[in-house]
Amino acid sequence: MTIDTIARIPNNVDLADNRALRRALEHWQPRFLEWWREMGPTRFQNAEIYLRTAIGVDAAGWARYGMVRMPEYRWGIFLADPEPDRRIGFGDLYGEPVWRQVPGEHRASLRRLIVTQGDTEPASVEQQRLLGMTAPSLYDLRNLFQINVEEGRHLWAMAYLLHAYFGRDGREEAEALLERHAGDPERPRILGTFNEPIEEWLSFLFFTCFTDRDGKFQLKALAESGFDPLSRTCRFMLAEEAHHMFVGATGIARVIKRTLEVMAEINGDDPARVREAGAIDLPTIQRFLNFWFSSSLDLFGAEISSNAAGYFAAGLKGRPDERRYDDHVAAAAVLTLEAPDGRGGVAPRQVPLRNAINEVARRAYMRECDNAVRRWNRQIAEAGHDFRLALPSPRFRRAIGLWAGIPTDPQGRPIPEEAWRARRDEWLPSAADRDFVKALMRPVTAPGKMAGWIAPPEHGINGLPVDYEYVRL
Ligand code: BYC
Ligand code: FE
Ligand code: FE
Repeated sequence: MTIDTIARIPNNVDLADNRALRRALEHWQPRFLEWWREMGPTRFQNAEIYLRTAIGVDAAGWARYGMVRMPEYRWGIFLADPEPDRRIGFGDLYGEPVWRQVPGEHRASLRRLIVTQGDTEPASVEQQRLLGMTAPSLYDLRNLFQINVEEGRHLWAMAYLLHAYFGRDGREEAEALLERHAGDPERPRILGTFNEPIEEWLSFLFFTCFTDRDGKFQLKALAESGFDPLSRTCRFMLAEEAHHMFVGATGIARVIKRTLEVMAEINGDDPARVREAGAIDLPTIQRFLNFWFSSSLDLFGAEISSNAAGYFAAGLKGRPDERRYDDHVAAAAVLTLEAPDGRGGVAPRQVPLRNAINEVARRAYMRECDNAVRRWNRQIAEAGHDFRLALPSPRFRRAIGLWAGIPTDPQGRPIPEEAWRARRDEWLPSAADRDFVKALMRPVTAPGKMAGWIAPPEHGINGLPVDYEYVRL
């Protein structure tokens, strides 16, 4: 498909030939820019930033790098090229041709999935809007803004589908995506994690490691969809997503590296002394990890979900990496879940696999998160310390699903409410932890210099040195 990068809205969906759609999107565009100015990054709107911009879908050259002011970023609409003769890969319609239009009977479900996905993208920009003021380096400041503009593009991706395939109610939903706001008591974002404040960079790094990774798994599940435009949209979004998780996983590794350096300097691991020396002690890092991982697990939905079963049966939303499974119909398969036994314990429960699709996705996600934790632990082991970070149990601090509201310790053992209250601050960031981390956040704006709580990255961006002036203030 030809790429139109000159148009007001760069695209590879032939907007030039679809006058009604082009006009609808050109009407939405100023609303988006107004939202960006009001709810997007505070300050820095006139700074020149070394950003990559999507300009096509060729694996070899889909992005261009250069100095850009954020409001002038070219948010465009890009779908991965269609696969010839693509077939539905799972569910009751396994093997049938994919749809180029929305089937009438699935209109409400598809709209709901696209709206839920679309809602998270601007939400994350809103959550991160103040972080630019306290960036630990120009390299990190640039990465923050790179992620923000791309989440803005992901919003465009979903707004395009709503406008192009859902008529009037699609246009209304696209407007509403700009009207709900993260943490707004009246009109909050749809999913819990996207209403949590992100006021310091430790949370930002865990968010991009764990929450953007949920994004990856959800996009992979939607990339399997029988609704081909949704599949192609999500496939291209995944190209951008990899960098977001890279920022999180390597960012936490840099925080840990700095903490280990300080532990070597003070020749000890006393958290109070690590803090005095200006780094973040490992137990505090564990508490922030517990918070963001447990919150992100909720984003997969309930363990037992008739919604998910319906999406799977109908070919709307599959499992991430559906190809890796043998049985794509999954009509008779079962999965064993761990459910509360009602007497303060854990009991196995067998569920038809289709009803447990959310859990299948969550387990694949947890394995990937575990790999990230293993890499961080290797650093700690190599520095000669016994401390190990760990993912909390998927039963810990859940707000959605079988374990919602049931107090457990991080190992997932159910405990009485009083015990939970008494030990909460051992397991999750306390008000004092948050104050400490916030107090560390001071902007560092000289090229190549880093704040004292984080080590420099191993490499710069796109082959440039770490001390390149990634943002011209
Ligand atoms: N918070 O039957 P269930 C990303 C609701 S992140 C609040 O299990 P289902 C990104 C649910 O809506 C990826 N409510 O639901 C990352 C339902 O409500 P109703 C985002 C929740 O449908 C970083 C009820 O509970 N993409 O891209 O099976 C930066 C029953 O639940 C939550 C998607 O989410 C929650 N966490 O599964 C930027 C993909 N979880 O109808 C971007 C699209 C559930 O009873 N969405 N509920 O009022 C979906 O696939 C599904 O809607 C969900 C939920 C997986 C979210
Ligand atoms: Fe995104
Ligand atoms: Fe992302």
